[in-house]
Amino acid sequence: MQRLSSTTGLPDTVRQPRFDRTKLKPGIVHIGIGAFHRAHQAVFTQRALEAEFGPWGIIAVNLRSPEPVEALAAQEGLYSTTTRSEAGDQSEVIGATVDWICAANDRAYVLSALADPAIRVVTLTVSEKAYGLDPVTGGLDHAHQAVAADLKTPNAPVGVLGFLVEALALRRAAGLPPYTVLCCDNLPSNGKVVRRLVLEMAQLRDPTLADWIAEKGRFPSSMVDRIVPAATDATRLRAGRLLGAQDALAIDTEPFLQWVIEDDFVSGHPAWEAGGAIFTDDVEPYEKMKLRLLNGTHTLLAHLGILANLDYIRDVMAVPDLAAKARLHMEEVVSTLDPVPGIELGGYIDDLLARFSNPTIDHRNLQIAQDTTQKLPQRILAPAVDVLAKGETAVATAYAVGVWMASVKKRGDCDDPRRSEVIAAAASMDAMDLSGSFFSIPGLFPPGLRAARDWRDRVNAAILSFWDSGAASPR
Ligand code: CS2
Repeated sequence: MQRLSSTTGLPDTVRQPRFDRTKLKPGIVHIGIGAFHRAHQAVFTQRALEAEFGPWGIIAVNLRSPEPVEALAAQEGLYSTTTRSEAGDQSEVIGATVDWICAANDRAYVLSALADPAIRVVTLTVSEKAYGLDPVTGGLDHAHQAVAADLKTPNAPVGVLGFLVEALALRRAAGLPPYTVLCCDNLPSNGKVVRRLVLEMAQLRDPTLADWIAEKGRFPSSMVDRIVPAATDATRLRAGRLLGAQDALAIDTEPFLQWVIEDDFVSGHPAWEAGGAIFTDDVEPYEKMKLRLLNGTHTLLAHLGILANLDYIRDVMAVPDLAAKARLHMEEVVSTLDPVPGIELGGYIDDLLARFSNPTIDHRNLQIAQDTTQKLPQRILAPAVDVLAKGETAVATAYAVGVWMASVKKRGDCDDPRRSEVIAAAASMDAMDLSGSFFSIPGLFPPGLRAARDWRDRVNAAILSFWDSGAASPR
């Protein structure tokens, strides 16, 4: 089978870019070419270009792995998404990407792209752990590998912050305005967080650079949502059948798609609203809702699935007792949310349960369980603190935390930047206080929760509920 390219004769059933790709000029640099970006920002940009054509092509940058970059090169920047539901599969070729660079192989090219006057927006999906965010101070973690490297040799960046700051310095020196930095990772107030980290890093190399960025730069927050499992051979085989061509970058995704963006840009943005994006002054209520209801429940379901030896989220949702836990979790956490414009939270919860149950989406529990230490604070611990602050009993959040600990204990392993500490905590569980070793991991739990004896007893009870009496670890 031939490789997908601009000369592939595609079947009529495949939706194709409805704009002239040969005329598309770059205006965006996107960092982090994972599955999520390919099914989210790139799709919104395709819709924007279809509605209002302009110089908003995407230069796709991957910081480390060259694989997606090589695949984009082999396919002239084209790839497909397969939107899957019980109604059937819809394939679409996405053509918003105009160039591709692996930063680890070509740092100079990435910097010159970022410093190009044509680039007005830099979007980011690099995952929570890539930023070097210190969970205790909310500032820069100087011990983070990429942060430490970029503080030492700022002109030869390796991490996302290092690239952003070095390229901003180049733009300032060239008399250019900064680009808008649009964070699309699942962090609360993600724009504010990235602004603070960029300013801290800039301050350490040149306070006048930090002042310039603080005055002229823009870091809108955004809430992004679409369930996009990591691609597998099955994904690529399916895409091959639908396209009649081989697509090494194919991804499956659900029909749902949402992007809420703070309307605060240095020099414009594509007409993303054409794809349904909402521009607003205040993204925080949307972010909080999504992180706590969708992502928090996802983390719970993933670890419940691991404990029940189930592969996918949809398998967990197919077990009525486990699906009921998801609803209970959301029903408790919803009390910590502010009203969200245009969204009725009861309906939002019902929709989430339906999305999690989509039988055509193979979303691995192990994928969502990755990096749980980076996810717990905003997804589960923050709502726990809020429920306790109201003088109520935070039952569901304690349960979710206990489920995570039991799941790590059962696997004896995890894929997490704090892996060694987490595994050591699981290995040294003390029967008198099963969660105690986890609560001793520095900076992971807020002091208020560490001190909440009743809440911690509930965490212990949750862990214990997965044990058969006398066994050394969960069943
Ligand atoms: C998931 C998210 O992997 C995870 O932690 O909870 O990737 C989730 O699928 C997306 O945020 C949905 O928008």
